[in-house]
Amino acid sequence: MPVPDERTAYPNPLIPGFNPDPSCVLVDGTYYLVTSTFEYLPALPVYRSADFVTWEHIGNVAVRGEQVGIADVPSAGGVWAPTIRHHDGLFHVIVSVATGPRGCLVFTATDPAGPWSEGTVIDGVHGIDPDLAWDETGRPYVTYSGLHLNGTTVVANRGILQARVDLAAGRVLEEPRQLWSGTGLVAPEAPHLYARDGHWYLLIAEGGTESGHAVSVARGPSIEGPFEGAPHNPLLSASGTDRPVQCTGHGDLVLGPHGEDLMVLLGTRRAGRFSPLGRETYVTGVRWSDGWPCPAPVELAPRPEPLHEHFTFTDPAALADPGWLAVRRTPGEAASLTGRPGTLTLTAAGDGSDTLRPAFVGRRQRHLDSVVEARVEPAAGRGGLCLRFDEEFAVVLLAERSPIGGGLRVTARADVPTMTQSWSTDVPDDRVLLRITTRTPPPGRAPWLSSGDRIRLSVVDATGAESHLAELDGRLWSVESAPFFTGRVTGMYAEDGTVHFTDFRYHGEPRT
Ligand code: 6LW
Repeated sequence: MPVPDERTAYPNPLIPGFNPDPSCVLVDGTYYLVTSTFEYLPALPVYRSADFVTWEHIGNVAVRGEQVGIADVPSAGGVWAPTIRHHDGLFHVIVSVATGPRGCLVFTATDPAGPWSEGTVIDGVHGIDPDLAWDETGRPYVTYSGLHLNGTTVVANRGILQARVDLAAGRVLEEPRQLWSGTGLVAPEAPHLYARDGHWYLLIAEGGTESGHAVSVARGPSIEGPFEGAPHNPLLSASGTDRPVQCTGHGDLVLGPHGEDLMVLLGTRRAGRFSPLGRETYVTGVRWSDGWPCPAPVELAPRPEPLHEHFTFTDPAALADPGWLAVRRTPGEAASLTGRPGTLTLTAAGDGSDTLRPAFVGRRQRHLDSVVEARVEPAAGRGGLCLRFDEEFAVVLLAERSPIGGGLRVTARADVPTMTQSWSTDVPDDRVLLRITTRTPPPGRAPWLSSGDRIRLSVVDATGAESHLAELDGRLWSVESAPFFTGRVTGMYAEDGTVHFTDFRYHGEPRT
């Protein structure tokens, strides 16, 4: 089957930073795309584009914890793979809250920037990666992976399942039936249904979301099948290759702005031999041959322009920027902007709840070469910057009153399960600029000398002198070592007491 050599004219990653499991819909010439967010809030970012090149983060589906109910989910549990669709003038996002009490949910909105509904639970859908499609008569179907989880325990994996649903009543209308479930690779999931040229196509992921990830397709005469697999399955996989974008899978098809067919999907990119940003959203071109989709291999084409973000917190609505993330609660619940003008304040609870709900607000690391910095005044507390994968895999840079008299003690600390290491220095100031810099590893290293990116932890004193406390190999804070589902989120953090922050900056450089 011919594999097209088409190169998409779009930046890749399309949506950088941890944005896995993308789903995209075209409505009246505008694209809307949603991705997974796990234990973070707000959940389910909505990105918008008119040309598939420039994407704007216009809001989030779940801006209140109650919508998704993830207050107690384990890290990397929570809000998994959504699907966004539009029907009868209404946007729908269907998603599974894995390991959480709400299960399968459908949110609706007339404006994808929000507000979205509170979410309707769909009883009877025991699985993940739900897709929503309407047949020719307008009847809605949910098609999903029958990976039935009870908390973090896998109860069953029944392959790709489907049932007609009553969206208003929130329930399936029949016993779910099993559909074609791939070529036999592990973890058939991420189903999406499309009607085209008299066929119904069932696109799925299989092989598992890591290095064996693949996209496969089947087609049949009706939305219920029966489905027959394509002769050239899997259509797309980076497994066993040294392609710059790995783990490619979890695709969703959409008509491109030039009338071409496109597939958005997840992928990872490496700094050295490790992938620090997590699974990002990519795009590839799709040609059709003999009535079958043929996606091109995914090309890496990072945006050439740098990105600068500077938050002064003078605007009381600063945390309303949709790119802020907090853990199992919203940024507005985790941080305060009402204490001192131009200052964000974080207060650690200190009652043991900080593990699940840390005093932390951060932003996705979206570039392999990045700088995050903030001016920190620890007052009577201890805090600073945190590069987070989860509560066990984190790198922190903290300031606190020095125990040896005036000034501050600044400590860099590298945490992974069962191991921690720290470095400290004292500065004669009562506030400091803390800086975390990430850089791709130096060129010229032999490919078998695997390494991660470099994470440099620095403090800049009142004279502007920068002291490097530590430089780490970032492999342990990459998806090959840390929890695979998310990615680095770096931001402001209070570990003890109250800490004040001003001038948060994120700078990202395209990898040259
Ligand atoms: C997603 C599923 C998966 O629901 O991971 O490993 C889950 N495969 O497609 C979270 O991304």
